Amino acid sequence: MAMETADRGTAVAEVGHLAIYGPFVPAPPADIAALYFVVVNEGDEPDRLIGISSTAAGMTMLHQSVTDGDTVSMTPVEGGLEIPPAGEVVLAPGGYHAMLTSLVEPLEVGDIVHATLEFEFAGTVMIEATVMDPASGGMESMASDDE
Ligand SMILES: [Cu+2]
Repeated sequence: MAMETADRGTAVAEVGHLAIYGPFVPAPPADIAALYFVVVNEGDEPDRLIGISSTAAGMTMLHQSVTDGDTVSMTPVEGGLEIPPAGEVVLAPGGYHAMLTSLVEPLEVGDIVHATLEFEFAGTVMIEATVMDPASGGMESMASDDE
């Protein structure tokens, strides 16, 4: 069961059959930031991430980055993000992310961002994401040993 999650370390939060791993926010250059994390569904029913809010931002939206040639654009995720049974959804640079806009205060490396995730069936869960140096690459570089 935990095969896919074995290399993710410890879940930072759990709600129902869902577990949240590795939340982080690259330190933003402006009044707008992205929040990334992984949701693992250990149950045998699908669930859906239907809402995200953060006390750090005036508004939080679920976005998907789409790369088309040299152009990267972002589109809102309509109707939430399905978390398949015995599967996972990864929010990571270049793909899905929670967009934090109208930041209440500038975010600096080491700050903690509190966010509340709302799932259709499992309910809500609070997570804390650390603001990281964007040059460190976040989870991707933490997962590799090429230093
Ligand atoms: Cu976005």
